[in-house]
Amino acid sequence: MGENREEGFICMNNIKVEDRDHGIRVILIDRPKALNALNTETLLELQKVLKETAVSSEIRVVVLTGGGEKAFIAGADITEMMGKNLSQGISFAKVGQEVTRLLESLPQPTIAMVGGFALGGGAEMAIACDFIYASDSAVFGQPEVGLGVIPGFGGTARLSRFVGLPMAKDLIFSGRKIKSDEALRIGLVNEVVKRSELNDFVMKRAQQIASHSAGAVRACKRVMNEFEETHGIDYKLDMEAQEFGSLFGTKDQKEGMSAFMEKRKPNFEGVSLKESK
Ligand code: DAK
Repeated sequence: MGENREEGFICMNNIKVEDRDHGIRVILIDRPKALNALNTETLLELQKVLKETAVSSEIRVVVLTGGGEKAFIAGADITEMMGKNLSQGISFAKVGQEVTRLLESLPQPTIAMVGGFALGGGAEMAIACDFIYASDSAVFGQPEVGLGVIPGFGGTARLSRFVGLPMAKDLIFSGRKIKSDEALRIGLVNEVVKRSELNDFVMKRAQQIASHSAGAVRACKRVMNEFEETHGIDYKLDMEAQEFGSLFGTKDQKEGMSAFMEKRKPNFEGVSLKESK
């Protein structure tokens, strides 16, 4: 796994990582000739970077995107997958699942910036992020049944969270590709903008998130993700109250509320490593 590091940049064989102002980390899958398809090496590089990201208190928002004009990620690498036997197929799915799990459970908010094809394992990477902003040229789909497999990187588990169970079944059973206007209508993406405006749009939204108390944003994510699991309303209300209570008395809470009263911008302290789980 080749790797170059400079201040604010990590360059691996298949991914590039850039730490921008305001604590925004951009992770770019950079195999444009293969439409950023995910082979094992790319997945292992992502795994490494996501593990590092998870323990950083400096990084406030993560943006996942694909290199080149045509694709976010066109899926798992079919060329590599073709030759796999049963046990190799299972280990490939495991590393892919681990990467989507790492992405989903990052303490920082994650945005999938989708400028083109997000198919199969690519769509699954996008739905492991907190939400998706797409360009008007984006195309989504879970074409796996047409290749004789099922979504292997968590798609059967996660797609319904975005679009509801009947629509998730519709997309997965049919394998059809949908354009960004339909993706917006069914709730798969949060917003669609012109291709040329996507980067600026996403960075502005990321900055908006990054300007808030990192501890409070992380707590929101923790609570909201936990609620997606199969807990009843009493459990949810109890956990919400506990998280709410634990933020009371923090410097950021005092600062945020004082700033509001004093009609000024808050100056948040950030999150300590202890909080950044
Ligand atoms: N893998 C490998 N190479 C890919 C690729 C992929 N998924 N998608 C595109 N490429 C490569 C093409 O082969 C081509 O390479 P060259 O021929 O130039 O060497 C290059 O990228 C450009 O692609 P095209 O020439 O096809 O470009 P077009 O504009 O004509 O078409 C396309 C774009 C995105 C519509 C088309 O490339 C396409 O249909 N690609 C495949 C999309 C797809 O089916 N994705 C889903 C992959 S399956 C599991 C584990 C994992 C998974 C499932 C199960 N278990 C173990 C249970 C995951 C499955 C998937 O993700």
